[in-house]
Amino acid sequence: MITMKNIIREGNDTLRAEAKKATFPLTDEQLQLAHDMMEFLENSQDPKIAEKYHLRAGVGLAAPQVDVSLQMASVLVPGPEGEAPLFKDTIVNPVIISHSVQGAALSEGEGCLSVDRDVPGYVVRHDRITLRYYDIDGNQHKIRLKNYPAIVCQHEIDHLHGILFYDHIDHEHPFTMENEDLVIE
Ligand code: SB7
Ligand code: NI
Repeated sequence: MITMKNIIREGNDTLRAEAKKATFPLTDEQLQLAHDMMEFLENSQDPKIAEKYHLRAGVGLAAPQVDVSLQMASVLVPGPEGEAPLFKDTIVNPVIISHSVQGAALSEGEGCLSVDRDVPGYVVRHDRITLRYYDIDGNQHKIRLKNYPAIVCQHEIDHLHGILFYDHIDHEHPFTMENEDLVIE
């Protein structure tokens, strides 16, 4: 199973590299990785398991974060208590094919399992995206996401291109909103 030991931290060059596109069918090793990444997210969101293995809770994990420079990320955005997740899949070769003009940022800013410090500030992203991706079986999906799930997917897609959340922060004015960007609670 993946634990925090397997997650590389800022300073490691893999986090700054452009990850390679996957080709189908995925190898057994890549399928295993997809399974392990999703299992990590599930474990990290289970308070008992997370405590036992010292896992930081995560809603996403990109392959480069476990030092595999491949365009694949698992996303698990929980829904309301007792309901289905808002989004759950391992996205392969994802591309944002269109997006809203409307920007949005989480009120609390963002964090990252590969960044062991708080970096305060709004991370302004697209509020709504149309995402094209492949699942691990090679089926193409085209979906619309908004608000939190859209933010999370953009954070993960950034990892596939060597971008970290704080690259988007205006460090001089971290929580200043100059424009009409939405703040998501
Ligand atoms: C806040 C947290 C995440 C995405 C968007 C806003 C995910 C944090 C876990 N990760 O480091 C995944 O890359
Ligand atoms: Ni991250």
